[in-house]
Amino acid sequence: MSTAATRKAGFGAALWDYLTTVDHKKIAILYLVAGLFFFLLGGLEAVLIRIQLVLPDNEFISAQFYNELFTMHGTTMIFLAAMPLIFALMNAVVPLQIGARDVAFPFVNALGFWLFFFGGVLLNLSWFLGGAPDAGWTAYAPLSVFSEGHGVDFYAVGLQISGIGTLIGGINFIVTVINMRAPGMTYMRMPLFTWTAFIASVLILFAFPALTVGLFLLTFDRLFEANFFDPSMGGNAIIWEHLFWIFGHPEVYILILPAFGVFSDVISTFSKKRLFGYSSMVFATVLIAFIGFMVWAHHMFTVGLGPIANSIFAIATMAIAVPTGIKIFNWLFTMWGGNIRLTSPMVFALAFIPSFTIGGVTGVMLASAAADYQYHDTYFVVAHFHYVIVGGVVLGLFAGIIYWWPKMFGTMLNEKLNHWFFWLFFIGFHLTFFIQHFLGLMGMPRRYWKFQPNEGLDLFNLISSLGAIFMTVGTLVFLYNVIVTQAKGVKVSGDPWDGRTLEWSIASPPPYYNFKQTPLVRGLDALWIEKQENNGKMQPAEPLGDIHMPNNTFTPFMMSLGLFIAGIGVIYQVDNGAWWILGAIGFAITGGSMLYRSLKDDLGYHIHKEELTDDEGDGSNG
Ligand code: HEM
Ligand SMILES: [Cu+2]
Repeated sequence: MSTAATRKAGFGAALWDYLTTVDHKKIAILYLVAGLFFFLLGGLEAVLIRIQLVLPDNEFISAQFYNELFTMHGTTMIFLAAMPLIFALMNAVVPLQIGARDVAFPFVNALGFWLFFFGGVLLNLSWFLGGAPDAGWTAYAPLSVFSEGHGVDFYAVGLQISGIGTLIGGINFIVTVINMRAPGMTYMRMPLFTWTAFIASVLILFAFPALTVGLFLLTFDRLFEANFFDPSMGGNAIIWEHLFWIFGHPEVYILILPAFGVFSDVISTFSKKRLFGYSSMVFATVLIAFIGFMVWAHHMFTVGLGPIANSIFAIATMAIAVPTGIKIFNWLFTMWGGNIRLTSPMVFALAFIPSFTIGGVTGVMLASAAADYQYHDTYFVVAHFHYVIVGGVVLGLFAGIIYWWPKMFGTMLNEKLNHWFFWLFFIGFHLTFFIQHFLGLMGMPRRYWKFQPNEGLDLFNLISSLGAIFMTVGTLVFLYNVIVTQAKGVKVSGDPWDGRTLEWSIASPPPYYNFKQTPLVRGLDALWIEKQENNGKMQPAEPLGDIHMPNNTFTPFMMSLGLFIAGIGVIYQVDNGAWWILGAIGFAITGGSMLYRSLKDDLGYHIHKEELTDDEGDGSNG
């Protein structure tokens, strides 16, 4: 088998290539496109919410639709936008940063994407099939158990499918980082983005099973007459809250730690210095992840756990501020005396520091259990978590997307437009959410469809809604930039930012086998060392040889499609047992695909070393 066969032209061929790919770089693009699509969808939902709240006593949308909007907005943003965008960056970058040719299990990588994708599509089908879930993204029982219609069923089944994809995706990255590092790439030489992706994957491994279990119990309560969460039948609704937050709190660290990794790489690159306090950064990452697991009940202060439990969880929560503070100071010290270049990723990083710090401060305020009795379920909470999620995660995602765009696509987004995007989004973000702290302190409850005139809430709500328009315009500038850049298609070199880490040592986009010869890593910031000592050429760790590659396969798509079909059948069998036929068809497709995968040997193919004569991937910087 030859490699030339993989280079077909035409739209149909390109589509088929993406539907069957097992290449981490292409899977990254799939995650990016899907994640940005859902980001726009979640953004549209947010704008509709803010239009409803632009005036007091507004009748723009119905109360029921409003409930569906905030539920789907939160669910979409967390599970279908932020998570896949993190996976997009991890797929695009981690194998390159550690000098690997792919992730450990390319097939599983593709399967993880398709499961996420079909779960997300299933969830959103609910809009067209009688109503979306309406019990909040937290789906608290017993509200979620007794919610009418099929909305919450789509939530339970859709997130279940999607969540399995995330779980196996995370496991893949754990194995990849442990097993696939190039010679010399010791743990304490790994770039911070790889470190944080690794730790986030460990968090996924421990957090997502709690969600899996919770969603199964909810599914059984709603579809199969179980009573796990129905107090009148001996169930316990608080169990849902525990299961949800044992997953849900680590989830925010799954999102923020990779963003921290992006900022660490971006700040050191554009300060032209190695990261200050590298080992304390690694230690702080691990510590944040560890403590992050023990604080879930700070979401449950008002449930009635009692003063002792509340105090323990309050103190544990506040403790996270310590390693986080260490990180903030390390970023500042990295810039100190550095040769700073204000590229757009760097500007996002600079803006992140004060924004995220505000979110951290309100977090410590909320962690004070007694005070939380006042803040709980007010707009203060909404302001807080948007400060950390948008001011931290979203700024980090866009910094990372812009920073690694040249590596992913071989083109460079227009810097001027990037700065426009930044300013519109950043100003809009603070306009929208800063003022919500005060709305909350003035008593405006969260998730209310209307507020009344003469409550003194009009002006601040108006300003908040205006901010959302700014963010929308900013996002459109970004989209415009993407389209124009890709239409022009001006090629860039392998190292347009003067980078420090291994991904910048090969062409942009990299050849499908990544590294022609596995590089030899001689220290932290491996490429930078060679730039100082060896004209920027990585030294090979192995002689030129044949490269083993996996074949493309349609099986992951089919396995996921089967679960999608089965999910619809399982949801509707409550109305009519005949839907089990659809369920059976779906499970048969998945099971059949698994059987096919087990029985058929797929040994991949080799690229022979004679075919590797072109100068791609040899450290020549494209
Ligand atoms: C881009 C601009 C955004 C705007 C204008 C916006 C606006 C809103 C509004 C108005 C609410 C409803 C608050 C309530 O009534 O309780 C909300 C809730 C929420 N948002 Fe956003 N949001 C934005 C971005 C994001 C992002 C990027 C994320 C996560 C990655 C996110 C996650 C959430 C969550 C988890 C909720 C809670 C939903 C619930 O109460 O069940 N938002 N947002
Ligand atoms: Cu939490």
